[in-house]
Amino acid sequence: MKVAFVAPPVPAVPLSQMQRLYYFYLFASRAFTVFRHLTEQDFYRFWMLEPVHLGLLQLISYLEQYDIECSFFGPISPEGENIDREAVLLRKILDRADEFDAIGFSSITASYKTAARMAERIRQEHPDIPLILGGNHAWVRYEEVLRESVFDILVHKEGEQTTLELLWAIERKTPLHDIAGISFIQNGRIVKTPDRPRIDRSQLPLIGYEHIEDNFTKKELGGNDRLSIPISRVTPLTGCTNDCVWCADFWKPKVTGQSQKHFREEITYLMERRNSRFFYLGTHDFLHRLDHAMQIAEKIGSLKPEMHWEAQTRANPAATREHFRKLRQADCRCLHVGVESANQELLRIMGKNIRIPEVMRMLEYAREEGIETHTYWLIGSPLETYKTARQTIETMCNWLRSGLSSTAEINMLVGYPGTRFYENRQRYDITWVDPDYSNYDGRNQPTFETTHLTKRDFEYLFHRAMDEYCSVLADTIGSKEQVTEKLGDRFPNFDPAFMEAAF
Ligand code: B12
Ligand code: SF4
Repeated sequence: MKVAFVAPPVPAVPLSQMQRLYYFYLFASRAFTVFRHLTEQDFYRFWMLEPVHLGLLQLISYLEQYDIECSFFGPISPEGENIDREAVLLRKILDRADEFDAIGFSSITASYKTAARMAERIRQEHPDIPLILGGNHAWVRYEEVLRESVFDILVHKEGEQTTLELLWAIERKTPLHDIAGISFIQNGRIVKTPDRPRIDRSQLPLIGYEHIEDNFTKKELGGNDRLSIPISRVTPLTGCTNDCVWCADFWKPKVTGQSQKHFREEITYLMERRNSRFFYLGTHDFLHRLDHAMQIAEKIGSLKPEMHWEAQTRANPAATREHFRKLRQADCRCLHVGVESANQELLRIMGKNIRIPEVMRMLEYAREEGIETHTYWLIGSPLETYKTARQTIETMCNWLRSGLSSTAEINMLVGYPGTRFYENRQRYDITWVDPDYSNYDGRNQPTFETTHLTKRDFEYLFHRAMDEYCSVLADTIGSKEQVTEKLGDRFPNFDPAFMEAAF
């Protein structure tokens, strides 16, 4: 059996001048701190990050254990060139479609429309090929997706075991009802089978990175045989025991992880075969269990001196200076911490479960031990008002000025379908939501309004936040001209398609 797996591109986002400046400073502040060891060549290679789709590549390596032949189709913008990624990708799939027994698409909310459009074209030209959709959007909106798109079967939540059983059923032409974790239409009625319990991710094979180049020409690879991944996202731990009302992640509520052996193999592979020079531990809560975090740090630290790393974590009041010292010794360069709002009451309403003084103390310890801190902030927290948004902007700027937060990011909250925030509009005072899912990409435009803040208010506040952010950075790291000169040839292409992957 042979299957194509497609990662449709997220639509390109038109940026305002203010957003461009904001990304310029965000990038530069990171280039001068955590990325300071990266060379001109590493920066040039950022465009190569775009097709790396961890979920699909993981799914592929799992299925191949059972002799299912897989081919990966991903988007690429060769050397940062602005091309119609959707059209190029679609052409490639159509050219090879006859070879496949099924075609599977992965989509998040922002790429759903693209996936549906591409699938429709495939259905027109190859009506007999089963079309499958997986990824976040498919399962939270399964009824809508099954009714309005040409997808035949949706895979809910974790895909490994479900997809294997589904492909076997397609091959053997057996009924689908007994397969947990899917939905489909039968005799005009939507059938949804029971969810599947979470699998033990420590037992999964290594991610199928070797499939990235399956459908790229040498020209698309910039003349190389394989793509480099200068900054790699790895997940020795995943999941979060917390439950913020707007969080769209489903790798919860338990923190689970890769086996440490696999983790080591993966980072070694990425360093040796993909020129990885920096690792971003995409953990939801790295410091959830301090002993475990220290073990991971030790493992990754033993790979010195060639590599450096950072991790995402929730604030943990139990972390001591000693823990941060150990992290620093293991060459951890930075910790990413979601603060979201400077207003304690809003943090309570969103269920963030952190206390600002505790976050500040943790950041102080980390800074004192020589670890950079990267904080995340939101405009549009549930029940945000003009006043609370101003409070958040001011606090972010103060923390940046004082160095408590070495670098920071501010985003407009997107209420994703399926989250408690999006689904309980009255409770969160939401008066309008954007019907166009393509805008749900996290930084384009406001996707909801409330009685307190209209779309224009959100736009104003967000641009104001970026403006103030840029002023602080102009004072702390220099004017645009000075920074450009300091960056020299280490100047990346700011196309959002791969900018996101780099941060
Ligand atoms: C790593 C990551 C990234 C990385 C790498 C992306 C990648 N595709 O590998 C980067 C930094 C590039 C990234 C970027 C963005 N991301 Co992101 N990202 C994540 C993160 C943290 C982990 C994804 C992951 O690897 N999960 C582990 C794998 C195993 O899971 P998976 O991808 O879902 O795949 C499994 C199943 O869903 C299923 N499956 C998936 N696809 C398919 C397809 C088929 C056919 C089948 C059968 C099964 C199947 O099987 C897989 C294996 O079990 C998630 C949050 C999360 N924890 O899931 C957010 C998340 C997916 N990202 C999100 C967003 C919004 C974005 C951006 C738009 C952000 C932005 N502001 O620009 C961009 C879009 C980039 C893009 N082109 O897709 C949102 C999506 C929300 C939504 N409902 O739409 C999430 C949920 C985060 C959040 N809570 O908001 N992201
Ligand atoms: S702390 Fe982060 S990962 Fe955990 S529920 Fe909140 S937003 Fe999601």
